[in-house]
Amino acid sequence: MNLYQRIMDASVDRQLDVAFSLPSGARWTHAQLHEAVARCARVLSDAGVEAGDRVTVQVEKSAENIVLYLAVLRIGAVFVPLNTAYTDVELEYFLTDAQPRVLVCDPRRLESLEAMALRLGVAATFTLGADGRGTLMATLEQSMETAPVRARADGDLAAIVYTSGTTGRSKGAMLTHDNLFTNAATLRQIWGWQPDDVLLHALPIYHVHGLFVALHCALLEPSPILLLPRFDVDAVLAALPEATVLMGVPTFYVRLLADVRFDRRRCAHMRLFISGSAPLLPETFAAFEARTGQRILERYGMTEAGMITSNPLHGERVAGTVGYPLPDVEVRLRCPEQETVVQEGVGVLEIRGPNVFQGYWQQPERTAAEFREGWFVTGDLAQREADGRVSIVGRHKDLIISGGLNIYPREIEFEINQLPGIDEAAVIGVPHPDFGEAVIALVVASDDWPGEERVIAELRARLAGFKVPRRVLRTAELPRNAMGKVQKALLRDTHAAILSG
Ligand code: MCA
Ligand code: AMP
Repeated sequence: MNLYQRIMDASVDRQLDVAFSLPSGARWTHAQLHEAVARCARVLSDAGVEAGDRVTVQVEKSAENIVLYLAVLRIGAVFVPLNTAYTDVELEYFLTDAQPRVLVCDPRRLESLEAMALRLGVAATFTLGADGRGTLMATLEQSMETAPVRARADGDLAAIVYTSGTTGRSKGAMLTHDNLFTNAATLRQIWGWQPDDVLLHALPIYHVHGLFVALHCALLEPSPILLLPRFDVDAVLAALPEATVLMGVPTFYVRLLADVRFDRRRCAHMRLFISGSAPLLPETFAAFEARTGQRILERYGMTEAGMITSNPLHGERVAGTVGYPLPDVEVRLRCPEQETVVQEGVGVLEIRGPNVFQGYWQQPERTAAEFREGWFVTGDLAQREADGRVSIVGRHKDLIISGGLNIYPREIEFEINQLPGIDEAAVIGVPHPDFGEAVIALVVASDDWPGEERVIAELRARLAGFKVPRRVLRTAELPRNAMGKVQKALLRDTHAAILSG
């Protein structure tokens, strides 16, 4: 069934209730939301979008951005969200790969992106700004025409979400209507979602966490959403007394704790603080409890599968663990050395369930490589207690998670290696007080290399800001093991304190 139909059905008796409220004081009722979705769907249909066509969207967060997401679902097309930080160079790859029928971009980037989209065969480009204005909404306002909800089978694609790739190129995870719905239904049940919940939404909506986990939980109740354009401590502090649930990455909680105004009184109305996308430090968990009296509920997930495990709503939430597999998700551990499934000890986590994606867009070989006997190989190293509780203890994949955003070193190493005077580069993640981890690069270079500042400037032109190394250090050689592989763990130890100051 079309997920949008389920979202619409959920609010059928609640048309005049608030769906979103914004810091400006603006409010959208469910009636207004669904009316706008139906008209936006018509704009897309008139632009030639058919069922199964991709609609690529790189715009700032707004209520209209959510209207656009729901409109894409409504007509059975496939939503392809992109991080707003991606540069034109990165965009070219995504447009070439996804081959969308329509691109929706920020008005400030129309000039460069429209020409690129045209060249790559995209039929139409619309704009949508942070203020909700642009050609998409202007077209919608010209007519009252709507497009109907298109029937979808559970296995039809709803979204392709790009996730960084081990080979340096992002791959599009194909998610179906059923993947998204079953995961949301399970989360609503285990997190005890209620009609009088109020979701404080401060996450970006170009990733699974903000777009699916947070939005679907609220929209399927439906319960109102306080929609903040981004995470801003002042705005969150102002909104907390009205909210009951906050979902965030660990950086949210680190930043809240750094503000003395964040205290027990401000959280008195809050039912649940949820953390995920990156490891929550036990110190943060403890400091949070000491300050607010509330224990953060940590859960674990992935773009390819939505949510996988969660600490319990009722029962012990243990710092440093990610809780139990969701009721409909099976997990097993495989010893990375012996390649056997193990019952205890540390192993690579493999999962199976209705939440697991359909594969990578147009990459059957890479899809096959990441499934084993029908189980999806997460690449995370985990440990399981006798009672089934899971802890993520490391990563089998070479991945950096900075402020909840995934960065694959290979992509950055590839760009650095293109620069003159550089023989080789190793990119690693080191502890960062705000982002948990952040990127630095070690390079072996000749004397005529461009130098740290120039390398950083060159990378900025090509890569989204969060991927650009904070430091680029020249070194005589990179440590290697007997197989000739760069010993990144050693480099991480050596440079562990470089960004901590
Ligand atoms: C921004 N910057 C960053 C990051 N974000 N650098 C490293 N890591 C980051 N995450 C840099 C920008 O490039 C810029 O630098 C400067 O910081 C300020 O940018 P701004 O956008 O103003 O930053 P911010 O508003 O302070 O954002 C930090 C943030 C944000 C609030 C932590 O990154 C965020 O909301 N992260 C959440 C990501 C998320 O939703 N992840 C879920 C993925 P310059 O100007 O020098 O370029 S889904 C997932 O992982 C699975 C499914 C799961 O389990 O949830
Ligand atoms: P993404 O590809 O952006 O969906 O990121 C998924 C990855 O984030 C997972 O494979 C984990 O490595 C990491 N992750 C998500 N939640 C947690 C968590 N609670 N603790 C540790 N790592 C996490």
